[in-house]
Parts: sequence; structure tokens; C-alpha cells
Amino acid sequence: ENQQKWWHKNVIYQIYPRSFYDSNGDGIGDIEGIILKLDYLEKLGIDVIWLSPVYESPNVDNGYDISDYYCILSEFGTMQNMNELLLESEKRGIKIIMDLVVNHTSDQHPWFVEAKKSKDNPNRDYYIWRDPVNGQEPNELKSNFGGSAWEYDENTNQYYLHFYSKQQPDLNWENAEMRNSIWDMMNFWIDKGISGFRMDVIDLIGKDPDHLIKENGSKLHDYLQDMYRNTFGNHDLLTVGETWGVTTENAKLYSDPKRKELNMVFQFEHMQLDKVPGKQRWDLRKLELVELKNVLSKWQYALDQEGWNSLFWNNHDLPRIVSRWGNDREYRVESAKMLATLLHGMKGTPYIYQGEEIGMTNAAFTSIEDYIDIETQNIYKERMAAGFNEEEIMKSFYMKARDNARTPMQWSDDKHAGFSEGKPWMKVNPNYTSINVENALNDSNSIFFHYQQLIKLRKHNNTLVYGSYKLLDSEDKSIYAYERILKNKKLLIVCNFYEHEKEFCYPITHHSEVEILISNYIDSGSDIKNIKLRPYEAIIYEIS
Ligand code: TEU
Ligand code: CA
Repeated sequence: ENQQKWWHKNVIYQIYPRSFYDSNGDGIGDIEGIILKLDYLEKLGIDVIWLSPVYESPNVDNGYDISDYYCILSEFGTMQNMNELLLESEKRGIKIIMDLVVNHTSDQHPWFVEAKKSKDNPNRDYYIWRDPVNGQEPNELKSNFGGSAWEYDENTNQYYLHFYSKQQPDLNWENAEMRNSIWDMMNFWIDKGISGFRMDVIDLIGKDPDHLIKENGSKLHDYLQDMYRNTFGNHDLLTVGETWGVTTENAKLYSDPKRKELNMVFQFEHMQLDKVPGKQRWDLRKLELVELKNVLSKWQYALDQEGWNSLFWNNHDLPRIVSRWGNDREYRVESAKMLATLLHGMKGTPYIYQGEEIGMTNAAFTSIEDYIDIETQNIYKERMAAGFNEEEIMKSFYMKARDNARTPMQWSDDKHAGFSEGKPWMKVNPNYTSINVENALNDSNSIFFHYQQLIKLRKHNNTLVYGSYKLLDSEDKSIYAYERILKNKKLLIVCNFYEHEKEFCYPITHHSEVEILISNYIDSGSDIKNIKLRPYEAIIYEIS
């Protein structure tokens, strides 16, 4: 058993402020809007809010391009509103963690504005500049948003590196002065009373562009240990790194407490099982449940003793899970609850992305004009130019575009889903007339109350928090079943991942007490030797 930490028992709720709630009718969600919905979040029972970026930004990548780390974007409010949010959350026992985007800044950040001026500018070395090679890009590194990772600057006849859009130049972590400026900034937010950081693409900061190394560069962990010592090391904060390229082996480097780096990382291996291996996520493939079981179990086993898992299906970059691996048509409620049960039954800290708790679905945009995201727009141009079939491109966006997660939160069946009095910055999903918070709160069988119950369970059930994980029937193609074991206590989690009925048999030799802790059907079977699982049926049993 790990040394116990407050965030072991916590459930975290991610807010994408632009799409959460608009308090002043300009069509853009804002901080005041979050404050107005804190009672709703308290009712859900979550402990921590992860706030996607609210800093000053030209919004090329919706705030992941920061031009001033010390200032709130005026569309979202003021620093005064931010202070108020911290205060009002605290009153409700809710902590706030902030997004830390320090792999890159906006090209409007004063550091970059300065750096561009000349080769000998004091800020030049805060970014990564290289001479042309034979009049071309220094090498073949690619941007994650399409095209080369190098952008030519005519003024100084050099290229700068950007792993995202060209308006997001990568910071040069080799520069000690730059690192110190980041520590100062982090300490400013820590002193303000935030409870931690979600660290954007943190596995990229050790990059070695001359050797084509993006992720997991050799100095990455030195930088993180340096960060720990200079910022949050003396505070009891929550730190979670976003690491697309992490393996079970190096996850321990980040999250083994002895190493003094981070508390946990987001691993994305399970979220990449429905793409063609080695290709981009636009190259679609059907999910095989057996593979999902393999991958999630591998992570559960690997971090059982050292490190800690983060558990998630959704965030602002991923399509809606109920549309992706559930069934957003006739079994939307059942499948959303099944996916929630499957995830929240595991060992780790669960994350909920806004709208997941009411089973919001993909955006269902069919026209390229409806997509706002810079990634989608860039990939569209790139793939069209490369001769891909347009229908195929649009199909992959329909399944995987980031805007699927970014449509405005559906609060009620009022105009614009009750999100705003004015025209929302992004189209509302037309299904808001039936899928919305108001309806969810009026229905004791709603997905919302299922999440509420799962969150509550975690607060009181030590087996759920600390029990070791054990996969059952690894080869079964339609049932995901596993145990959680702590001393003489056991939980059995059984989930039917599909819409056909399926029998599940659990061998018990001696007489045991069996209690159903939660289920998505009102009359689930309690004879665990033989359970007939209905479509998407999911049950957590406690066996003692
Ligand atoms: O995302 C990192 C990232 O590489 C993926 O999200 C990628 O954009 C895509 O979704 C998967 O191929 C983080 C943020 O979460 C994202 O919103 C930002 O756009 C990105 O970093 C740059 O800051
Ligand atoms: Ca607003």
C-alpha cells in the first residue's frame, strides 16, 4: 500500500472554460459562469477542478497558446474573478488545479516578440532556432498539427521550432534563465492558493531536435526534479503530466514518489487502440475489447506498487466516449454508465470531462466549416493536398476531431442549451433538447446520479481506492471483468461491453456474503456464480 495521499480518494472534473457556462451573453464561457455552477459540481461530488487555460492568449489553440502567464484572458474575466473562484470553490471543499503550458508559448508572448528581433536579443535563446540546411528546414521534424515543425523567420534567416501550430513556438528548456522564469510563474500561482498543475505535453520539454527526439529526451527527468525542488516540492499539491509517449516503464520515473517528480501521468495507450498502429488517429480501426483489457490491465499491474494511475476516457482533445466505445443511440444511458463503472472501479484517480456526467455525445458536424479547431483545419488542408479521399477525411473528423468534446455544455432545453443568452462561439449539439443537466437532475436514474454514486463510493470504500487489480477472463471478447483485492475484502466488477446478452460465471468455492454496490440496471442478479448480463450491464459486487 502506498503512503496515503488526499488525491488517492479524489475525483477530478475538467472544465474547458470556453464551453462551460457563459454568464454575460457574449457566447463564450467564463470564470463567473464556473462560479455560478459550483453548486452543481458540489452536488456531483467531485473534489478537484482541472481548469483548462484561462490565461491571456490570442486563442489560436483555445488558450494553449499563452501570451501572459500572469494575466486572465479578458473574455474569461479578471484576476479578481479568478480569486473569487478560488474562494468560492474552497467554501464548497473543491480544489482547483491549473493547466501549465510550458512546452511552448504563444508567438505573441513578450519573450518571443523580443526573441524574434535579432540573433543577439537576450530572449533569443528562450526558443529553439536553427540555420537553414541547403536553404531548407533544418530537418524532417513534423508538427503535431500537420506540416513541418520548423518555421522560417526572414528577418534573422533562421528557423524556429514549433511542435504545435507555428503560433506556438517551443521553449528552449536548456536555457536556465528561462527555466527560472517558469519556476517564478509557478510559484506565483501556488502562492495564490491553487492545489496543483496539469502539465501540458510535459514529456516534450526534454526534446533534442537535432537528433529528432521529441518525447522523453535525456534531460526531461532532470528538469522535472528541478521543477519539484524549485516550486511544488514543499507543498502538498497534485501534479499530473500529460504524456502521450509514456510507457509503463518510464511512467514510474515520473510518478514514483521517491524520485520527487510528479504524482501521476496521463497515459494514452488505451486511447489509441482504435487507430491503425503506427499511423495517425485519423486512420481509423475498430476497437477490440481484448486489446483494451490488455492495455488497461498492464497499466494497473505496472503501477500497483510504484507510482499511481490516472483514469480517464475523455478530455478536451478526445471524442466523447459514449459515441466512441459506447452506444449513443438506443443504449446511451446504459453504455455511459457501464463505461463510468468500468473506469471508476479501477485503481487510480478518476477524471471526468465536462458533460461526460450527462452522457454528452460527439458534435456530429458534417461540414468542414463547422469545425473551429486549428488541428482539424490544418489536417484537412494537409490531407486534401496529399490526395486523401474527402469523405474519408470527414469521417475521421466525425469520429475523432477534438471539437467533438468542445461543443457547449448542455444545461437545459432552453435556447442555446442554456449555455448562453447569446450566440455560442461553437454550435450546440442539437440533441440538447433531451440530453441536458436539467433533465438529468430530474431523473434519479440518470447518468449524473450514477457518477454521483461512483464518486461517493470512492470516498468510503478503501478496497476501491487501494485494492490490487486482477483481470479475469482476459480472452473474453465481450465482457470486461476484474477484481480489486485488499486484505480479506474483494470487489468484483463485471461489465458487458456490448449490446448482446452474455453470461458470466464467477467461481466461488466457499460461502460468501455478496452485496451489489452499484449497477446500471435496477434488478441486477446477485448470484454471481451465474450472471446473465443484459446490454451494457455493469455491476460492482462486494464480496466478503
Ligand atoms: O495536447 C497534446 C497533443 O499532442 C494532443 O492533444 C494532440 O493535439 C491531439 O489531440 C492528439 O493527436 C495538448 C493539449 O491538451 C491540446 O489541447 C493542445 O492543443 C496541445 O497540447 C498544445 O498545447
Ligand atoms: Ca462570457
